[in-house]
Amino acid sequence: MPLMRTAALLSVALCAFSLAGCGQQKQTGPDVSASETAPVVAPPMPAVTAVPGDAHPMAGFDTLDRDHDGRISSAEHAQAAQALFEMIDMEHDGNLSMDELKAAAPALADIDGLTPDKLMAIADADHDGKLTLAEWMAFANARFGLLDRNDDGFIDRAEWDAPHPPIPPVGK
Ligand SMILES: [Ca+2]
Ligand SMILES: [Ca+2]
Ligand SMILES: [Ca+2]
Repeated sequence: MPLMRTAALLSVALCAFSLAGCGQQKQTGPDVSASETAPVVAPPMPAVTAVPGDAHPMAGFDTLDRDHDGRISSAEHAQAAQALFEMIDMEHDGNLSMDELKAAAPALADIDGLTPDKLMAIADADHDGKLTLAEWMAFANARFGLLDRNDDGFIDRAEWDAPHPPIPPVGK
């Protein structure tokens, strides 16, 4: 009975939207009008997506070494830094505010123990209290340069495993 099948599928589809009255609707056949008047239960708002501390683009050697050749190229590091900037910039206005940095604090802590305050002190070259992508990338490039001790354009595993030196203020 194709009509019944269609109605049943429609009922299931409506249930997916209304999240209400599904129990009664499943067995009652083609009349799906009840679903249209059932109160619509709004899905819970997703939690504000602060950047996870251990699962972001700059988390750890193996994440940064995207092509798995055993070393982090400057391009791999820069791409990860830019991707993380975009994750932290929840307002998508091209600036990282202190609030956004605080929301991303677990991720920052994973980058050489950074805190929002420390990062701002290092990277906010024009002292306006927020980080542009350019300021952020200057910070990321400075970090790469410090970790690539032999200046061969790659952070190898030994360089990564050595203590990461503190990053001095950038662009001041
Ligand atoms: Ca690599
Ligand atoms: Ca700034
Ligand atoms: Ca190197």
